[in-house]
Amino acid sequence: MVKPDGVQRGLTGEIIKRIENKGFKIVAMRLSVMSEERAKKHYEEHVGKKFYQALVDFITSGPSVQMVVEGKGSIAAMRKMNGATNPAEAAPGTIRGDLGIETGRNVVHGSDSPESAKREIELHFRPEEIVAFQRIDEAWLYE
Ligand code: IDP
Ligand code: MG
Repeated sequence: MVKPDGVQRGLTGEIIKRIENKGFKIVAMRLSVMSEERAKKHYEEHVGKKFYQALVDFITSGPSVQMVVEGKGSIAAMRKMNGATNPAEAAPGTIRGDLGIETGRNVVHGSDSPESAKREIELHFRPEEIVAFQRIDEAWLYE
């Protein structure tokens, strides 16, 4: 997901470009303002933490871009491409390392495991919104 700061800063295209250039396939995508109810489900693992309410307020504060990204190793690879949670500690070359400054404005979200990816995909997309298709370069991406 491109978070509201990323959308407001005009970074959506830059982030999509990195995903596509890597070779991963965006099989669902939507720009929307997340409802409070959906945001609370999205971040339910953080209930009770001191940053929780600020996080929910921030993520619902404007449009975000939700995506389903597909490809071999995509969950772990997207986490690496996103970089460390705190942009100050994120490596150069990562989205957060290159494009962010503070933890609460760290530009992107990525699912952290197959289980959370499944949960988050089901939270944000209906099955018919996920499109199965082949990229024309797949034969050149996979050996
Ligand atoms: P992640 O996004 O790298 O998976 P999590 O620990 O799951 O990081 O935290 C979810 C989001 O909550 C972070 O991306 C960040 O926006 C916010 N967050 C996490 N820790 C803090 C904090 O200490 N202060 C403010 N915001 C935080
Ligand atoms: Mg997380």
